[in-house]
Amino acid sequence: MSLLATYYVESEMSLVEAGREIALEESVGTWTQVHTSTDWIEKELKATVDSVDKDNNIVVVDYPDKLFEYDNIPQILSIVAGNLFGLSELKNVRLENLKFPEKAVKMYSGPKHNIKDLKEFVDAENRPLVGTIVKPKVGLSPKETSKVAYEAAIGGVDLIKDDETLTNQDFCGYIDRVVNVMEMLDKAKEEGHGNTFYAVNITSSCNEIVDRAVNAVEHGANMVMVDVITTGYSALKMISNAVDVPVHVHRTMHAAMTRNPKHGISMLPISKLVRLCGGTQLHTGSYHGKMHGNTKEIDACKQALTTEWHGLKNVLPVASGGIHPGLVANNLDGYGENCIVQAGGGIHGHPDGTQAGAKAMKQAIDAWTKKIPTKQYAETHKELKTALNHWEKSTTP
Ligand code: CAP
Ligand code: MG
Repeated sequence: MSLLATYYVESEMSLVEAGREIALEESVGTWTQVHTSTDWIEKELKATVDSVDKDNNIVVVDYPDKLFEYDNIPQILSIVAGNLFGLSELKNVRLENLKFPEKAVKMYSGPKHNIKDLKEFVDAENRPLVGTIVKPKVGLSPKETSKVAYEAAIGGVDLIKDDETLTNQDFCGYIDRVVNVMEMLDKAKEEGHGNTFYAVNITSSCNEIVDRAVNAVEHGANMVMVDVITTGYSALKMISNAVDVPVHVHRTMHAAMTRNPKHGISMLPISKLVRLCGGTQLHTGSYHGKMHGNTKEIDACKQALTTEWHGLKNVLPVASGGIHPGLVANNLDGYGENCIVQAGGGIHGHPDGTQAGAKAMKQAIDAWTKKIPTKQYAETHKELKTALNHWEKSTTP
């Protein structure tokens, strides 16, 4: 049993040599021979090249178990995604995948809720969920935020969430926000619109983040949200342990690592770490949108989040970023029904306002669920028709 890390590598050296450089740097070696090593170290801790795929510039490195504290993600990352990115002999190197041994996975509790639980709460057993990010991303007061949330809820969204940069600024404290938004979501429920999730952003420094999660829940939050790349996997794990509500995981800053197809870190290992640490839903990119990602990588993340993994609960992928009703079908063709499709601008930018925007998004979801082309469905659904006309130029056929 060991941990296998897959890298894309470009180098003047052969792939095997490059793989050896990575394996040595990240296990027991340095730039020169040292006289302080022992037989035990060489035998038990030295990483090796497991395999290479010359056609695709792929090297798999086998890291022995004893190198790791498997319940310590910072330590794991310092090895599999550590100094290697700076090695001058490697022109480009990208961590593509991590294959954890079962005993490592078993050290994590994973999410407290699975996809089925989330869908049941909002009465959406047989369809994808639809969510919105309140826009503008910052500036509205708690009262104003709650009004937007109410309009979106009665328009039919299942999830309302804060934007990644809205935390606890003076103009919109998170406690006030939770209280106001939940009051309006309760009102929507009393009026017959069912349950709606509200993911309040509790992103903050490590001495504060668990308190914020607990406080938010004590004030009625039925979901919390965290920016995982800026706060870290340990923060996510602490939040997931501390509260029983689902945790929405945003990935702002991920593109600094994931965007370059030749260097950095793919979204796939990030998805696995989020699942280990208890994220309930995770942004994994959109097949069509303002920041749409690599289709193969999204497919791989979807697979890693939703399929069996040593008994851990599954995670709901989130399609987001520049999505509007005209792009819903394309994203759902990629994701299938187990996902959340989110729109910020694509709802609050609807010519007839937030409620109409939410209705249009929901209608686009319904059209896909009923296997009816979006344009055809729009003939009998006016909010959808207005949205398609409004964003005609960026609608895919
Ligand atoms: C979407 C969003 C999200 C992105 C993040 C934004 O708003 O709120 O942060 O989806 O990207 O600010 O862009 P719009 P990803 O719907 O108005 O674009 O989901 O790829 O991590
Ligand atoms: Mg955002």
